[in-house]
Amino acid sequence: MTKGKTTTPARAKQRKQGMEPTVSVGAGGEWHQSGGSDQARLTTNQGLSLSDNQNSLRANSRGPTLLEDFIIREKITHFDHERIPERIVHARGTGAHGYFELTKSLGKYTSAKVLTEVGVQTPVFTRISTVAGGSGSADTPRDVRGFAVKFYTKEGNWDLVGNNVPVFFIQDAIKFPDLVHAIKMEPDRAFPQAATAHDTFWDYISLTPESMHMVMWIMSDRTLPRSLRMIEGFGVHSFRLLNAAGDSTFVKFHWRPKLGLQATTWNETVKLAGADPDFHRRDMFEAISSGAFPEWELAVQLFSEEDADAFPFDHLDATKLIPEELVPLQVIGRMVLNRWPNNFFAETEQVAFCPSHIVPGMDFTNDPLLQGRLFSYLDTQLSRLGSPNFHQLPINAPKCPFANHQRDAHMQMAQPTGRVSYEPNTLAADSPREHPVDGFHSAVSEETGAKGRIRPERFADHYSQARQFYRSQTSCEQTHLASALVFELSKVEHPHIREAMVGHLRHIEEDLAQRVASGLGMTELPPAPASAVAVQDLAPSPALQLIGKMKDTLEGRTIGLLVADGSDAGSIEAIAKAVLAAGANVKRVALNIGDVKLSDGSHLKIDGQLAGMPSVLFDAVAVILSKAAAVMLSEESDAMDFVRDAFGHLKAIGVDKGGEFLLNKAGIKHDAGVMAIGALERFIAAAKTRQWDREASVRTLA
Ligand code: HDE
Repeated sequence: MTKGKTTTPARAKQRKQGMEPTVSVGAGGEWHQSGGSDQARLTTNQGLSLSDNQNSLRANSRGPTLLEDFIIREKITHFDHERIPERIVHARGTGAHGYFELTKSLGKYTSAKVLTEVGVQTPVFTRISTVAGGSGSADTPRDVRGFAVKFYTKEGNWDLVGNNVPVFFIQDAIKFPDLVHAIKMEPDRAFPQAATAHDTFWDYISLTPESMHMVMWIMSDRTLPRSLRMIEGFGVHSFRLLNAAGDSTFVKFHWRPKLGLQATTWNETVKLAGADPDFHRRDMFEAISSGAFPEWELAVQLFSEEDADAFPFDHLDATKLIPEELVPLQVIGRMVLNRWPNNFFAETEQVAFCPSHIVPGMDFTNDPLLQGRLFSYLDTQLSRLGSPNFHQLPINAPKCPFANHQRDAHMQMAQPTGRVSYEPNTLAADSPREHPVDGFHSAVSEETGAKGRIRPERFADHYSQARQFYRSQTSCEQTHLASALVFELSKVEHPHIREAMVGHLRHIEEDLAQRVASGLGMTELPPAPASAVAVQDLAPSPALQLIGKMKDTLEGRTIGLLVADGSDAGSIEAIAKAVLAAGANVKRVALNIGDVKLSDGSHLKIDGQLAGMPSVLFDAVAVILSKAAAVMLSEESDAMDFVRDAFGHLKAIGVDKGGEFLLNKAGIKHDAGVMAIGALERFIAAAKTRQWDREASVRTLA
């Protein structure tokens, strides 16, 4: 008999060395395997130890595989069923464990322990996602980021399922399936993947004026984050807090990143998708693995019914935000993500967030978008996770005791005892009962009025906050927004859709409409559609800027050093020291992986090869080269791209003489962001931001 490989010799060796595993019966009647070796045994799902995991059972050495081979059948059957349906939206996500720590009690407003017990750390699992793309799509399309946090509180799970944008496209949940169908790849051709730049999206949007405020946000740099650690999160809807007396206060939730906001440029984003489709996931993984734990503040906006009545908009309309200048943010705690999941599928994929998961002391509002969401999540999870018992999965199970009389169904993991599975009962005194005092209570509210498919009149203003957003941006952010619209609409094949969109922009800001129209080659402005109400000039809100929310820090950033044999050892050491002292990372890039031999004869380990580690992966770059190396690299297109892209993406560039030679060869002119590497302090300061003034010299601005 011929056998490709057999375990027999290994087994014989184990026996000889006294390493053969033994089995014992545990307290619960389960069998444990242990043995002379620490190595776990490979078994079937029934616990049968395998002697050969490389060869199937065959009739003879060249004969057919036998149906009798229950081992291959079990293995392949399981494999065949490994995939579950991906999320219909937010399929691509990155998750991590951590904790939330309350720093300020909201005891006056709520009885929820998670918001009243200062200093207590509540475990959390947070998943940040893109919306439109499939689970295998790149991390960096222009897209909203989902920001979902599961708090495993003492009183049950509270899920704050938000986005990194504080408003939404639509006012009523009944429109959501149409919106998502329009965003996703077009059904006949199955493209574009993870992109809004196509006809069906803009067709739907052009017919949905209520989406114009959200359009301003998604066309801004907020949807091109540099890192998931540098985005804000918003609960979007108003929720209610309820105190012990049953008094209700409205609340909006905000997450604010410790590292401040930062975005990439559009061209950089496009290149990032190719250079590293996992750019954000890898960044999060590396940050958590290295102990640089991502952190956010949790802040709230609190307001009463009377406050709400005085707002120039309806807070139940999810296309509106409450400017921070109107209702200031109060910071009440912080979230730290400090543990990467053990297993992506078991945790990040199987986690099930649901806006209806709240705890006593909280309640919902009548926001018609939220009301629809309260239905959708459990429903979709039943089909995605395949059984109503998905709450028993470790990632979804509350960490407080939970008990009820729900029973059976697919994949039941619990083994309840006794004859009682109903309530009330007299037969099981210790079975779970309702708790009228501190169990969950809904807010008391009186509903009156005529039933109907009605949109409130106060929801009718679709342009004022869009205008406020645009006018609140710095001029460079306004330019990015105009360019984004030009790019997106240039991908739309039907002229009438482009024209309809530019028509809407005229209500937001005539100048914006003009810029986009020129970018699209329109010779005259299309007419604006009718607006139900007059557009208001709301006071600009600087808090809506992204640039205004960048922090003066290099923490969490990465600086790339382009080096070669003969590079100056002293300069490299000085930059690395200064960058590390500023809290950032350094990565060394050279033509080849391995080591380079520096000017003083020492060897420097290289982190990445030029073609695989382009400058889009860095926040700023330094180019330290001997003249000979600079001459050699000026013949390399990857080296030219490295410096040209760094310049084009508005990054600080530090150079020595060799570096300067390379820049000259690449046709790069000096500006305030290009400096001799000796000016280290200036380099570090410039690396913290982007060289906005340079932009007009590298592209035609919209
Ligand atoms: Fe979601 N949304 N959504 N959504 N949503 C889902 O639930 C839905 C909306 C958000 O990391 C789905 O388990 C409806 C707003 C996040 O697992 C689904 C409406 C906001 C995530 C669903 C909205 C969100 C989802 C798909 C309009 C910000 C990912 C898979 C009424 C406040 C959570 C799933 C995760 C996921 C429905 C609108 C945030 C289909 C019907 C507004 C962060 O149930």
